[in-house]
Amino acid sequence: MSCKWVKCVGVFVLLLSTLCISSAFGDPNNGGFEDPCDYNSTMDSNTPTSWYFENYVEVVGNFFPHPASGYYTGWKFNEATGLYPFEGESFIVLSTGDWPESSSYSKIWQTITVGEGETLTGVYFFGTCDYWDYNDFSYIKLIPLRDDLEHEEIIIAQESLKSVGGDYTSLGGWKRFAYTFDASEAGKYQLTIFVSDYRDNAWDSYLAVDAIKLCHNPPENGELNCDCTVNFEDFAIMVSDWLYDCNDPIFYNDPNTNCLLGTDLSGNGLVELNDLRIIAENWLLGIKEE
Ligand SMILES: [Ca+2]
Ligand SMILES: [Ca+2]
Ligand SMILES: [Ca+2]
Ligand SMILES: [Ca+2]
Repeated sequence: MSCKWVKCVGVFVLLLSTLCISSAFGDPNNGGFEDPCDYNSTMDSNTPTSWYFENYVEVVGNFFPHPASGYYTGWKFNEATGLYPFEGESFIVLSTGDWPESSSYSKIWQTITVGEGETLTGVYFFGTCDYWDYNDFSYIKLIPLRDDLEHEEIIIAQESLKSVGGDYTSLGGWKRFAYTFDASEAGKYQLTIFVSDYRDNAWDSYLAVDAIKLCHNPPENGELNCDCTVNFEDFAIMVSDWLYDCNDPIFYNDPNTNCLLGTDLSGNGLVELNDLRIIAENWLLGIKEE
């Protein structure tokens, strides 16, 4: 009887760890942030299930900077609607300060295991309410775990006040990242997403992230919407930028283009026939990941 009971508790604990804390191996869990959970939180906010976190993080369906964060006069998003999810109903927002408290950073993390040829992809948005001398910054990186010391840190994406264009400004919408691992990089990492103040704790900066996936059989090129396959959805995103010059900073960071998603697939600046050819060559390659 007691043995049965112990078994039952064991199964329950296993179930709980599966549901609420990240699995120690494999793909990012809740990488689309569709699943808010207060499991490891005492705060009255929607923290993401399967991710560990520190300081101000929240799962939201829509985002505006807090009015007390500072100026955001240069933010390149629709001020009437704010930022919407790239996929699904929600995404994560990290802030450098839970105003008026004075934390200077926030982060989320979980353990993932990546294999040779796999691609880690997703989108992020960085915006700052600070100015030039205070170069707030953010990154998404993979930190090798202790039993994997032969590996080095891998920076998947990074952004700062200066990289997005200066005072009180932001990216012109969601920016896609994609990193493909070679054989020497395969292994276990802590996937860390981080945003920080620089020099002082004042005036907030924000990092939003959505749609993180590990593509097991990624197409070589042509992916634009982070679902690990190339199909009509990627074609539609590419065509919406037809004949734009994504090398022109005005177009590149314009919220009305998709240059930040990588619509210039060929890398020559213009969105044109070369990019259409890449989509065609990779058509239906890759296995779609939900
Ligand atoms: Ca989402
Ligand atoms: Ca700051
Ligand atoms: Ca796609
Ligand atoms: Ca091109």
